Amino acid sequence: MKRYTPTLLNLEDDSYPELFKRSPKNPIITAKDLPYPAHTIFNPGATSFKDKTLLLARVEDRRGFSHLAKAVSKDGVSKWIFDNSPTLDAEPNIHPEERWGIEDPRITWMTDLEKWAITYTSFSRTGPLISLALTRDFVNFEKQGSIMSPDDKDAALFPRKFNGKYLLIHRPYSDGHKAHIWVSTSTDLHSWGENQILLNARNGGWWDANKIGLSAQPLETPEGWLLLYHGVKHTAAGAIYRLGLALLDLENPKKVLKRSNEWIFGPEEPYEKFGDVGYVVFPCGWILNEATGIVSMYYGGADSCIGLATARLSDLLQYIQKCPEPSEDD
Ligand code: BMA
Repeated sequence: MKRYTPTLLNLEDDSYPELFKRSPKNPIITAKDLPYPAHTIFNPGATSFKDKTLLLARVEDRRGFSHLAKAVSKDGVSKWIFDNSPTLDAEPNIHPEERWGIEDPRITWMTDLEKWAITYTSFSRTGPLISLALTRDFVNFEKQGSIMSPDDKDAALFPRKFNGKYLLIHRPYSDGHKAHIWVSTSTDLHSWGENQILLNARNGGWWDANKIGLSAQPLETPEGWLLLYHGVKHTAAGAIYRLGLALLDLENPKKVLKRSNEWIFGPEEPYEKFGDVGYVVFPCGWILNEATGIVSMYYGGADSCIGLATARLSDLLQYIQKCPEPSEDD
């Protein structure tokens, strides 16, 4: 067997390079920062809004139910301003599928609608499913209801249509099968079809064997759509959630050009290893600063707090371009 050589090496010391560097202020947000009682805050969607960083984070209360809370900051690191009550809450009376809360939002600016689309997980009687809400201001939300039946989660939209159709990335799951990342199309954001696997969970010992899912919303770059996804490795001690990258064709995002063999980010710090669910890093959003070329990734640490890690887009692209095309045999 050919000796394994890492995709990139640090020139100085032959170690793995760290594409994403953690903020020294991590964890940047904990439940104590909220202006009302909450158990945990984690797994934030992220976007730029009026020249500020806007996060929509999952907040769990002491019933075990989640809602979404907005956090806004000028520098994207500190002085977060929160709403005094849940920004987007479950409304089981109107939307019965939101019975046990709403979780893990991904935010996409829809160019044709001139609205942000928020795809989130609703916790229904039959398990998780995908719901959609639209907003112009992150104050008033137009809930569109469920768009995928259970089990399905980890969804995000592309910001524009391809061949007249919207594209949704999501992660359906049924017992006894692997959890792969799928893509579906729609002309109206409500009826979805042409479902197909986009990225498959690998087999055996891989870090992303058996269960993967989209993490942040797809990021448009001149070289293609950058995809950040999580892989779940089951070990004797439990699951480890780590992150990998893929690159999709710019004009036809159903085509995967590259996929990282290695994880590029994993739980290492105490706030990522210890918490309600240890050994989990779980971003739901990242933001590219066009002026600096820096990508800020906001992630949940151990289902308990929010961390920030940054990378240069040019480093991410250089890395993914060195990665192989995805293989059927993985
Ligand atoms: C996933 C989602 C995430 C969570 C992760 C680890 O299935 O439920 O919200 O962060 O598990 O518990």
